[in-house]
Amino acid sequence: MRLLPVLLALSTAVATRAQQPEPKYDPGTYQHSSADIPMRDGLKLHVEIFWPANAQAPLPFLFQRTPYGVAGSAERLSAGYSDLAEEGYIFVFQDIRGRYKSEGTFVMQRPPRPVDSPSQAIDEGTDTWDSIEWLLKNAPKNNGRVGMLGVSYDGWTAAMGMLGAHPALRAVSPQASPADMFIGDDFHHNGAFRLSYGFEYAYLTEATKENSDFDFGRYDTYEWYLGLGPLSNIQSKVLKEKRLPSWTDFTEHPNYDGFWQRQAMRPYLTRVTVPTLNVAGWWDQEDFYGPVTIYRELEKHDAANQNYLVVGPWRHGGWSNGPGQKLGKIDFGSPTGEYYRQKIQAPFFAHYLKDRGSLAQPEATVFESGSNRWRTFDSWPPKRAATRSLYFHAGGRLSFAPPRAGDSGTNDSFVSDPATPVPYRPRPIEPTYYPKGSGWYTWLLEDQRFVQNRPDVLSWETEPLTEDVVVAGEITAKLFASTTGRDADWIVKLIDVYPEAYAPDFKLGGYEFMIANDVFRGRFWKSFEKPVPLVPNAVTPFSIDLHTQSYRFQKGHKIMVQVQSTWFPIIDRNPQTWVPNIFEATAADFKAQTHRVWRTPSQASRVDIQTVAP
Ligand code: PG9
Repeated sequence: MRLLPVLLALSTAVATRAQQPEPKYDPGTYQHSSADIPMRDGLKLHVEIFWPANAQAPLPFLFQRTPYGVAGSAERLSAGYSDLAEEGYIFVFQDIRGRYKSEGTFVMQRPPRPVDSPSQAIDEGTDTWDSIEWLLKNAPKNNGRVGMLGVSYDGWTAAMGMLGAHPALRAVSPQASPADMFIGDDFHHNGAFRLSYGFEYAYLTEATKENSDFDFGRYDTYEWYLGLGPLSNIQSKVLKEKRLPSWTDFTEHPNYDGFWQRQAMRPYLTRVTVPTLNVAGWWDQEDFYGPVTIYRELEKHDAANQNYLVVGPWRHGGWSNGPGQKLGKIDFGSPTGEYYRQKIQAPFFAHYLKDRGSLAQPEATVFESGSNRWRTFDSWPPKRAATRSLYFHAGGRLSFAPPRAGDSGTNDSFVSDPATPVPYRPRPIEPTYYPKGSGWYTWLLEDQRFVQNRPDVLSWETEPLTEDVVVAGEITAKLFASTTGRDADWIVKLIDVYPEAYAPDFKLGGYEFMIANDVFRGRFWKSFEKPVPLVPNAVTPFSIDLHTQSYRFQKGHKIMVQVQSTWFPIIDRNPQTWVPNIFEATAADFKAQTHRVWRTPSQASRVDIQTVAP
């Protein structure tokens, strides 16, 4: 069925009933059409369009642009989008340039075109603009307004639509959108390469025009990646003659150069004034840095107070479908995903696109895990948050008291051996998006006891807490560390240790629940643009952003910090010797080294947490 005849018939029917109050629409009776929309450079992008069969008033568009194929979009209307579908929108799903049924070439996170580009130059922003123009003119009985939303890549395309936005674009919800692929999102964290994700995702999206999974020929990818040896073997032994543009880019841009900086969102966001609902999940295994960073950047010029933040107890995209009450083994006590979709997302779009009522959306709505309740704040982090420091001590003790002269020892040490890296989640480690089920989606919630007794994982923990400790804001590790080598990765994890006798669920007794974490690649301690070798055995200060959280460590629980230097294969192995480009390291460059974490009064390793009163 083609779009125009159906919509014209609909518009006549609509005109006679326009004055009646709008019904609740039935997601099951939406009608559907397809179109190929011409862009300014002559190429066509494919869309699937859905509109309520019994529409009585002109409706706004909800527009989503994706690299993953629009084939299953109808199902969303009666699943994750059912609250929106009941409200009534013209839903439009588009294959982005070069993917599935759209013409052109796919470029992974195509950077925005320079502002002085010729008018025919294209980017995701112009593709959005041209599509909106066409929709406004060709879909009758639209109300002239457009909203955009989407998770992750689709969230990023929504954010790109906001740069130089079409005037009809009136509300956007970028959800788990990456903001900087070198600093904190899918492909690197603080310069450390996310090997399994980077390789498998490049293959997924670039091997063919439609998604294709790399065939490892085995179940446990830990073995596969370890057996691979140095990263250069991916091209020479695995891909051989085949080119994946993103893999080539990873290998040619090992530092934070213009390639990564052009993709990063921060500089472009200064142009944005569209009302924005930023959404993130506390246990997002792919893009948590992104949405929080986008919120913060927009906040700097949010004169109209239309930039909002929502963070819930979710994995990547966990809010977009299903109840959202349980994740991994943790029960958050209520269907948080349903709450978000009904009470936050649906009213946001209804307000800006349909003038439905005033909007009671607070500046920041965050789920405080531990007490398991939603809290609202007029800023994030809360202005009244105070910083407290958790210091490392001898004997694996952690406390709010700093180390003193005369305490026993000066450091804790371990041997970090790239030949036996610490797995980032319990093995077997299935391929990331393994269709028959993968631990990828919930790995951030794994019980960290699975590595606690390894000789290359250090742990410090407090006594059982005598009162609740409520984190609300930033968490930063301040490590004073040394290596016998010339480069090292530092991974820091902040953990809630449940009591052994845990009344709500005996099986969670002693659970080590990671509430914040990240990795830092040592060579970048002075600059992400210009890495330098570490000086062997010199104590170096590392400041590691463990991001933000809203979490209640409850009385009777303990707080733990773990430090390790490998997290495999999500993070590639650091050779721990100096090589200018790790993608070109040889097997002989990888060496075991002794790593030390210092805890003296002048080199007091610690984790800083922003807290509010219990
Ligand atoms: N995390 C995925 C992604 C987004 C943007 C670029 C590359 C990967 C995603 O879930 O879409």
